[in-house]
Amino acid sequence: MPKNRHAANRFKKSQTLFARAVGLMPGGVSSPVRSFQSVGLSPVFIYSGEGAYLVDVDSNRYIDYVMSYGPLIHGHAHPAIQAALAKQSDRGTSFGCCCEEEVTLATMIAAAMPHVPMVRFVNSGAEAVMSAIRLARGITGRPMIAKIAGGYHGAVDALLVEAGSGATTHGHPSSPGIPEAVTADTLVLPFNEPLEVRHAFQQHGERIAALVLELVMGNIGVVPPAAGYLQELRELCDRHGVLLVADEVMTGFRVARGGAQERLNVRPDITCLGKIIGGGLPVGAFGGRREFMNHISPAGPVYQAGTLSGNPLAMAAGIAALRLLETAEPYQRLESLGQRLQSGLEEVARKAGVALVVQRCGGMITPFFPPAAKGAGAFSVRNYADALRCDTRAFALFFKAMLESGVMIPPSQFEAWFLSLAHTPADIDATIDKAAAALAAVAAARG
Ligand code: HOZ
Repeated sequence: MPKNRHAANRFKKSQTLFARAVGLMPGGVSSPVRSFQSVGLSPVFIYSGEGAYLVDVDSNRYIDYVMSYGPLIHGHAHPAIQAALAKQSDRGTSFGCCCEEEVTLATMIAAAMPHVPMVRFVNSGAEAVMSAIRLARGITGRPMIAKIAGGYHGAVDALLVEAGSGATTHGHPSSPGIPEAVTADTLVLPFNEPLEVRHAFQQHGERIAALVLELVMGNIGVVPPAAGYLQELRELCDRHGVLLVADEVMTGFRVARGGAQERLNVRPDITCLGKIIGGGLPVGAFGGRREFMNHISPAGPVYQAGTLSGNPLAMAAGIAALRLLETAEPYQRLESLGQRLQSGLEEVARKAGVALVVQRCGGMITPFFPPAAKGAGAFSVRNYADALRCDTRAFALFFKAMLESGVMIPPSQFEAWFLSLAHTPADIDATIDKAAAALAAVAAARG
């Protein structure tokens, strides 16, 4: 069990649970991003969530910016989603047969995303991307997949190369256990460097089935694309017959109703979704135009299947979540909350004399701690290499101070924080006040 430097009693029940958990589950967690190992702490165990808040098993209350890593755009336990779940569960939770809710949710996705007229539902974002690359290989007959360094697309063998999120946080961006043959056809390219893509496509273009990327990177912290970058990728993909696979698991229905593809005006060939479209239940989907999707079994030969795919509970929660996102108002609100948080954090960092670079796209935000020698003005995170240079020790101090003052942020420099529509301007202001104190603690520790 990692050394615990929390104040003694406040986290007693969490610590007791964690002591049991480490003997029962690797690292005591069901997903590595939940571990507090990289910030030198043991995790808190959550009892309940309501709106913008979490309550742990020791009754500590937090303003939450993890938000289940993205699905909870409406906050915890939104009444409309809870009601939809209750109604559906009365009628059964899984049929292994078709249900009307699949058709309804697919219709809602198609209405919001013009490049996704047809989808296959799966159970996670990882499964969506894994299936999308199989589809791309099936359509093109080509073996190679290009991905972006620091991009994370779930724990998918072929893409666990220089992967962000927990893989980077815990120091294994290219995972053991994956035979070389499985990643031999994976090409890794830096984000925001179109020339590198141009050269790679000139060299290998005829063998590349797809370029897979998060249109706004979110798994090394938030890194938006430079102006014109995505359009240049689109052009290069067209020129070389490479399919553009957009991982919009995080950004879909978050940075705009139609996702990053709407916000940044780019047309992917295949789009991967998850998180918000399941309203907080396990879900994923991949989709694109009919001529592509009709390669999927049983319409076509590319096999893809799943017992719980399109299950009525996840569909019902997703429908309820998307119904609340049909106007521009929620996105305007998220934008304004995001702006308030960004400018507040920038201001308190300036006052504390701590360099902090806050990057944001809509309701996704990451404050990066630049390498010690750099001031905030001289640094920005444009790609994986930049993110890796950040001061993770300063982040760990900040995290601990935020947690102890009642703000839950992801326990890693390499993650996005998620805002929800349940957050109020008062929550944001309280967060900024607590960040001011946390940054003062960082400044004091640095001397
Ligand atoms: N994309 C999520 C965090 N970067 C995944 C959450 C998880 O792996 O548990």
